[in-house]
Amino acid sequence: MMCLTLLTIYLPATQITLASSSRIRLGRPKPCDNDSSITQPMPLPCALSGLSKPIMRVLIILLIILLPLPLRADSLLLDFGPVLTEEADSRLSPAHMIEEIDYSIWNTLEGDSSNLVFANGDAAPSVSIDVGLSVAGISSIDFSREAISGELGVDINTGVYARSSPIKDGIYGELGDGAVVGLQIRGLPAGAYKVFIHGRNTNSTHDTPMRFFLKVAPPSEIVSFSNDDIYALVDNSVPANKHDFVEGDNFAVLSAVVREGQSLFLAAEGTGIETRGFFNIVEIIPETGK
Ligand SMILES: [Ca+2]
Ligand SMILES: [Ca+2]
Repeated sequence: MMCLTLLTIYLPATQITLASSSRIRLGRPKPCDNDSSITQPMPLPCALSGLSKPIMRVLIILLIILLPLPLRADSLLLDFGPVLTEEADSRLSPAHMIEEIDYSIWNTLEGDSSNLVFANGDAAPSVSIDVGLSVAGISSIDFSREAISGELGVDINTGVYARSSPIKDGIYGELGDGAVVGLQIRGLPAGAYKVFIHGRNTNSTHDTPMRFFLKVAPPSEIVSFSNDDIYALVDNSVPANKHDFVEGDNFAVLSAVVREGQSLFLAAEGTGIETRGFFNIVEIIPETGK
């Protein structure tokens, strides 16, 4: 995030000082004094009153650039697997590196939960998550079945996957049955969302391409997906990209509009040598955060 502590702009005959860590500090208004012998910085409103229109335009553009991004306190960060993400590793995710959301409190999840918090730590009492599993394929995900939760990280455990990184551990289907992992997030506030997904078997040295599906529908105990639904493919190629996040290589982003009472459904399906679905993290970011 752009984080300047002090910006001083020198203009002819005028010095304007802006403190810009998060907002401009104007201070208490003082009477304007046009005495050019005064060397102290003028109060900002007085300084602006003497500027030409082109300079004002430049200043306005500069101020827009300096304004911070939405805080997105009401994001929902879902960290699957048993490992509690330490604060030092809590920004090792695509939404933090690309969207620069300001908060990074994760929900550590090994299965169903109705005890969730938003990214700023505030309780999210209306929201719950239901994990499900298919018998095989994407045609029917049963939310009464539960996925396996594991630490993983045997083969991919450095860079953005190091230490307690949220993208190293995860949940997944049973070995050999090609199970798809499904998620149902109930009770999200109505609105438009970006959904960032990282799903990979970090115990594997192979390419493990994965297809991630998204659907918005009324709550249900069973959901089906098809290739007519919204989905994104992620290569999860080798050697693994361990140093940054590249959409389509090691993460996916999908969009959703959720209406009151609807559930957000997601699914992960292995499409290569790894036929099981994996979820390491899901980040649900409101399009207009607060
Ligand atoms: Ca469940
Ligand atoms: Ca995780």
